[in-house]
Amino acid sequence: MNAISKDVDRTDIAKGSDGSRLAKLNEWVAEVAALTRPDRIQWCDGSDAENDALIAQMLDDGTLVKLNEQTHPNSYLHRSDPDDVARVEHLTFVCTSDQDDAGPNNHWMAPTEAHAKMDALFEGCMAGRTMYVIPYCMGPIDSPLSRCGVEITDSPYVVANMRIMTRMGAPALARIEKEGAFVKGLHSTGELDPDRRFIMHFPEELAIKSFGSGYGGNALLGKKCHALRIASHQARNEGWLAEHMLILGIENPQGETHYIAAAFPSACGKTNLAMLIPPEGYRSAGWKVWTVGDDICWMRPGQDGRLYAINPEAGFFGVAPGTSEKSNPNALACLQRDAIFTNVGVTADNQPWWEGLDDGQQPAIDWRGEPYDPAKRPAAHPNSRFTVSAKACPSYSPEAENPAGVPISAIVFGGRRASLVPLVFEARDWTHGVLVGASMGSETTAAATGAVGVMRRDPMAMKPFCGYNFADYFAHWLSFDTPGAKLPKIFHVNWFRKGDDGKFLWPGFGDNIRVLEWMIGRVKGTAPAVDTPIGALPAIEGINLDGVELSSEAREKLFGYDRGGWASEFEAISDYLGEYGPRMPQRLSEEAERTASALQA
Ligand code: SAT
Ligand code: MN
Repeated sequence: MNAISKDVDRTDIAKGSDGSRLAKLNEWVAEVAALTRPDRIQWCDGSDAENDALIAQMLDDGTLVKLNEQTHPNSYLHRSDPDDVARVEHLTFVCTSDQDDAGPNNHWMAPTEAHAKMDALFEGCMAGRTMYVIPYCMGPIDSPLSRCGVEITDSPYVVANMRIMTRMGAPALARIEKEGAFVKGLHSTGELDPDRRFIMHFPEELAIKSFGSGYGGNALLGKKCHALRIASHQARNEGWLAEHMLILGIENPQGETHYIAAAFPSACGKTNLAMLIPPEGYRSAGWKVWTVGDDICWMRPGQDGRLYAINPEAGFFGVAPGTSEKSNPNALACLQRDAIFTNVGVTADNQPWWEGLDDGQQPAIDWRGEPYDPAKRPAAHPNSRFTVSAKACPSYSPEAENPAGVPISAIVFGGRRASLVPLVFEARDWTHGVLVGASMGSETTAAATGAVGVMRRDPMAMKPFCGYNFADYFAHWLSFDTPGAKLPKIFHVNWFRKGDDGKFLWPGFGDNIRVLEWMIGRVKGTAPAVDTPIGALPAIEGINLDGVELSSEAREKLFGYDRGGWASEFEAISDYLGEYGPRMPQRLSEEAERTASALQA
């Protein structure tokens, strides 16, 4: 067969205002079409008409199932291939010319080998299919902090999701035409064969090639692939940070709002924290939490020395199970209409349903489309998701669209730790804070394939997402500590500490505002703390626990620290940091030694 199938109109190109600034994009699209040989090429403009037609087509071919129009207008369910339900970290590669630049934290393949491998998979893979070209912008369309990309995909489900998750279509294309630069993302679902599935990143070329999966993080290339792996690499070269963090604003009764960025691994409650509704006592006193983002944060120093952050995304791709009127009423409010659900169950009258929804209804059909049988499997896959526009969120911050970003007062790191780690502590300074982030550990979740509940080091919650060597990444973090910098305070939290009975000791959810209030008190210099070798713990009178019932075991484990346990923890942390060899910044190793010897003293 010829380089291009007969139906493809070679003049099907993006028509910019003068034509020339889009030449690079048009050339790449033609090259991809020649390789993948689609029947049709469709340039996505992001219009309602385009989306309506795609939805109609997906309802027609069974990619989507329409949900109950009365209860959930304009909402759809997608059931993925049962072998394609999560990120695949073992099949995700960072392809830098020098292997050391990818680091021990990434799987690596030489770029030429990776291109050859991927191009062989992409060869002719879109025959009989439509190739969609999606120009998108990560971040507010008029923000200097935003960056553009173009995803080419053969999946209409990806187009519909990218439309919610990014600023997609005509305005993004106009920005690309103005700037000339964009990240190239090529995606095909292929045959959804796990043995022919790879997610490859080429940070030096600002390019991504993803084959064989239709699942969120593997297929919506603007998200983890671009906004974290490629962007972290770009950010290092350009002096900013691309992080796996939610961003929230906390407004106190005086009407001041402080912004907090918080890193937690996937499926550890970022969405819930970002949308927190304070308990009644706080609400009536005038506290309010504003949502800027729930997953990704790009930040850079502003003229005043503070860090300013934007949420590069335009929507939420949240974990459904556990989302309820009690745990996250704001998320439930978002999900009343215009949402895409992936791998949830449905009730007899076709409403979406998942474990922990607690709405008194019962599931009839499970996520695989079979009659619900609790002996067989849960109704919703543990990593089932919703995709919804951020604008639908009742707590969506008006500042989220501010092109200048929001100034960050505090950075929070947190993992899922059943033992040892107290509820909250504060780092002594920036260097110690970077160490606290670098030594984060967390128990694995269903967001990635593999065992769940295994403790692993997940520095800054970026283990699956840092596009370069962690040692260089820590050095980059340290480099922000310059004269004149007004850096945020850094904290560590653990909402997941368990008691001897195996139950969580901290109520979490809305009550987490008590911890945020203490942090803001620390930023303002008003909240008391007790210094320890691991950092500053809240003085018990410094944290508002009115209305929270805590056993003496809970008080001790949440607000105390176990010197012997932490001494062993630091041995493990030193071993971990040692794996990065001489590239590890000395400042960080010294900081770890300082803490370790203070624990021995
Ligand atoms: O699947 S995603 O990577 O998009 C979500 C997550 O795992 O954080
Ligand atoms: Mn995430």
